[in-house]
Amino acid sequence: MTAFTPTPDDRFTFGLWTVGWQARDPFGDASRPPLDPVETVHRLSELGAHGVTFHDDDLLAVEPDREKAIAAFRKALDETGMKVPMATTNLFTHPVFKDGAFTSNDRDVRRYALRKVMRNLDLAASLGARTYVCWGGREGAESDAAKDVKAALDRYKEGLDLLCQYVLDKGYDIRFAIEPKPNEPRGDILLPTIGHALGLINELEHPEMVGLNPEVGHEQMAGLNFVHGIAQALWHGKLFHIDLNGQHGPKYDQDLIFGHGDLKSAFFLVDLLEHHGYDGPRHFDYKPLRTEDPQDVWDSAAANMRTYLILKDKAAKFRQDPEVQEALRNSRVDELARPTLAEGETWQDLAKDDFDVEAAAARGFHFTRLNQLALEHLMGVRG
Ligand SMILES: [Mn+2]
Repeated sequence: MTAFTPTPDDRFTFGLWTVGWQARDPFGDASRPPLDPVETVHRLSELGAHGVTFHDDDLLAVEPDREKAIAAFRKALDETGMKVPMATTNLFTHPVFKDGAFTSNDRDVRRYALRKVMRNLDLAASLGARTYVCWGGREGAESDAAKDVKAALDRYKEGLDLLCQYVLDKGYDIRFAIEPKPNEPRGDILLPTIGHALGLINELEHPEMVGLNPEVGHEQMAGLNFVHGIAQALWHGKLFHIDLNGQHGPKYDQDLIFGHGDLKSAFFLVDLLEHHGYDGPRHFDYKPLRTEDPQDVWDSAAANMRTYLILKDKAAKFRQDPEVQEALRNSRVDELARPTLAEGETWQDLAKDDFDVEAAAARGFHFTRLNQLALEHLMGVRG
């Protein structure tokens, strides 16, 4: 029990909008009352979380006066020692954003959206946030006639360039993280995957200030392998932040508890994060099921952290298991780290290889054994 009890050193964080979700969906009303962000900070702190994150509008859940809401939130942070490593802007709820924010066809809306982000950047900086997430939920279209995508990407770039310049001019220690998603709420969303977002970042004025905040469910909605996406984001040095949750394949965005979707993918994700150098917050962006009552909400928050810690333990035991190490060698997993050309070789040296094609073709890779060992660790019958 105690082995899987989180502490702030585990760097678990939650959006205020996660536990605070009142469970309104397209077919039904709220099933839970609003949650005071002050209570959220205290409850998550008691559960062992490191911090909270927020959209500008989340702070106003029960206190409409912005200054009073911020003061109460700051007081709760001071009392608990909870951190705010990340903040973001709600550019999707208000109907003014129905055609998007940075890429709305309406220029006045684009200008308003950027003002809204800048205002919350000031608050984020004052609370010590180092990452500012941009989820372009409404940046998209339902009809290809309705959106000039090339112009929209020009405006996306213009918006991000402007915000980077704002952060530089203000002297804030903040980097931006784009959160890709393929669809929902729009029929098609711009920058639908990790790869699309990486491509845009390379075209920005300050690519070093912009990275990614990939979400488990969003990539899986697109039928993609999240572990591979995260590995590539790490390879580019662009994994600035991560949204952990669960999803069962390509359907609506489920935002399940971490591990409650594709558990095997969650296992390999934790293995990747823990053994390949991600040092940022482990941020949960999930929704407590609509069926749950207010106490279940806190149980669900705890379940995210406990699942992560169990998977971290399982992944460490997987790596330490001598049979796994032997299987990894037999599958030549380590050989991939060896450059294809030796030091000093050129393309001309490849012609000198004495290579038996048929013998190489006959060699098995034994991946079945490796995969079964991983499953057996995950199922708890080894280690
Ligand atoms: Mn989601």
